[in-house]
Amino acid sequence: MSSIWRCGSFSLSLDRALVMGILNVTPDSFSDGGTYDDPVSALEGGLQLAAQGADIVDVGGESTRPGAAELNGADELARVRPVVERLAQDLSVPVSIDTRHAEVARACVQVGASIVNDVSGFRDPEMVAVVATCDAGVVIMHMLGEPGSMQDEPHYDDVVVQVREYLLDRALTLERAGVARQRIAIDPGIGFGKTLEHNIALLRALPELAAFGYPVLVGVSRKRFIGVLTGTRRPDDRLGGSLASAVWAVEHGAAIARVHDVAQTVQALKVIDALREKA
Ligand code: PMM
Repeated sequence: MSSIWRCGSFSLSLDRALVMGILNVTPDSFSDGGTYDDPVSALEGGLQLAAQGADIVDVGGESTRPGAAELNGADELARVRPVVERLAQDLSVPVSIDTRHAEVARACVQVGASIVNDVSGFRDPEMVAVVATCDAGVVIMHMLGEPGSMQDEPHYDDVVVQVREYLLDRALTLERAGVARQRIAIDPGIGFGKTLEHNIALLRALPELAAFGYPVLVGVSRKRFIGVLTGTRRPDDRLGGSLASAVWAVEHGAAIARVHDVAQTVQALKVIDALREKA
């Protein structure tokens, strides 16, 4: 039986891996900060991601790069709401809101967002309440601590076990609050309070995460671990490593790849899909 991810009025088939295109409406994200800093260029950017083949467009208004200060919800909302609203009207694919603030999530769902992507894993009971009272898809991501301090010597006794247990616990909490299982995706949070070794261990353990039955989303695009492995300082010089790790993730059970380079990732995954032996 083929599986689906229910996101508002969308039922996304997971027969092939989905590509979530990243639209950071921020002045300071690590890779594309400043590119889509005004609503007009943000809209154009979102339309372009969809035209390149994105199955989902993920809009974020708060940079969560290591060391970033927390943005208040009102400023974040002012950045993202007009963009989410217009994109939800103009696109035939779902729009996702990347936020950890309940007021932002609530307002964006009201203007058409079909997915709530929370890098803090719905720790805030208000965030749980928002998704319990709508039908949006949810992405539960694991992050150790807060963006401001998460890369200060992160420590785990066993990173795979701890991330796995955290995600399962959060997913069950959402289900108990009334979020249907078919709406939930989980994400190990590559780079969020993790060393190079932690990231590699989690990418190797994707089959164990996928075994829970929730679709697994992985965000590796242009991230620092690729820079460390390959000696590339500038994030936009990391296309090769981004494609290699997205393909790795999908081949090891990820259902959704969150990426900056949509056209190139779509092409890579089409080839992988054609080569894979169908069950
Ligand atoms: N990474 C970033 C932001 N949001 N959301 C999910 N679910 N998973 C991620 O890995 C993730 C995220 C940071 O990267 P960016 O600045 O390129 O968006």
